[in-house]
Amino acid sequence: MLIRRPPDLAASEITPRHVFERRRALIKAAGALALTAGLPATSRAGEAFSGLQQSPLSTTEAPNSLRDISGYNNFVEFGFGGKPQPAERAGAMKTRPWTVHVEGLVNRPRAFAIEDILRLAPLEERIYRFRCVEGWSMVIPWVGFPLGVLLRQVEPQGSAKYVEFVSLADPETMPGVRQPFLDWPYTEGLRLDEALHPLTLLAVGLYGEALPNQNGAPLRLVVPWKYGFKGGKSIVRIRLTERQPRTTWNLAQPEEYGFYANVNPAVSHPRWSQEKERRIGEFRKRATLPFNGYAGQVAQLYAGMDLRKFF
Ligand SMILES: Nc1nc2c(c(=O)[nH]1)N[C@H]1C(S)=C(S)[C@@H](COP(=O)(O)O)O[C@H]1N2
Ligand SMILES: [Mo]
Repeated sequence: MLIRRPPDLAASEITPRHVFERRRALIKAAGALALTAGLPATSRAGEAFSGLQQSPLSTTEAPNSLRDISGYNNFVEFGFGGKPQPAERAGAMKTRPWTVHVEGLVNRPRAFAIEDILRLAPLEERIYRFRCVEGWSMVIPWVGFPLGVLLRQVEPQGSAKYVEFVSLADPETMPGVRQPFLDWPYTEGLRLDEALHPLTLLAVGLYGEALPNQNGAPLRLVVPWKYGFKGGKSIVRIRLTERQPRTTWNLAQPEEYGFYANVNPAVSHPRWSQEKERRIGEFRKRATLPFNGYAGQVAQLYAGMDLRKFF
């Protein structure tokens, strides 16, 4: 573990000094990772990102350990057998070469090599709260840049209203894809204004290094005010559309997983309450916040919408 997690403090007890020290520790840890850049590759692609700035959009809450973040995952392409399974199996996925097709209602459709995507904008560290619909949460120090940077490259047309995100579906390396439980490939979608919101992140790393495969290497979506399933992993295609895209979980169980999936403690999942969450590593449950605590930045996107109907 890189950083010792501070004891279970209520948010109100965290002083600016704790915050400052934690950030310093994190930046030091990121620096230490950068020093290992010349060493042989491990299960990760072996890339460490140097000179990362921390985004002011970061939460001041303490991040979970790398061990938690890369050992407790949902990535059903690698099986439906529990949280450790993606870490055990995702090493087989080949993340180079990797191409992302960005197409649909755009003036300049383009196939981007991952190397070109990594050069589109300065990478930054963004520490976000992350809430899974299953009732657990984490704090994750992602590395990436706003998705809008990539979308603007292809010049969306006026008729584009939604964005569809398609994940890799490779039956050779992904045992889950050989099973018929879901309609592969894993597909997710956002409204275009959600996709262009500055909080919406195209993540290529965490804890200062390339993403571990089980977290969605080489690039994945992170939408911090929505339940985790909106964040498609290992994306190969991004398509701008006029109509709301069909999404994997919504197709499988429409009454359980809505298109919007905004974190909302007032709207229960049909089989359980969403009022509380268990932060991985903590014992007592904490209250779940509307929009996962990002209401100040995103609530206006939904002005006038009934969020019980559009859940
Ligand atoms: N392609 C793909 N993306 C996916 C998933 C998946 O199974 N396949 N699971 C989703 C769910 S339910 C969650 S909670 C997050 C988990 O991300 P993490 O393992 O990096 O924490 O990924 C999301 N993205
Ligand atoms: Mo999830």
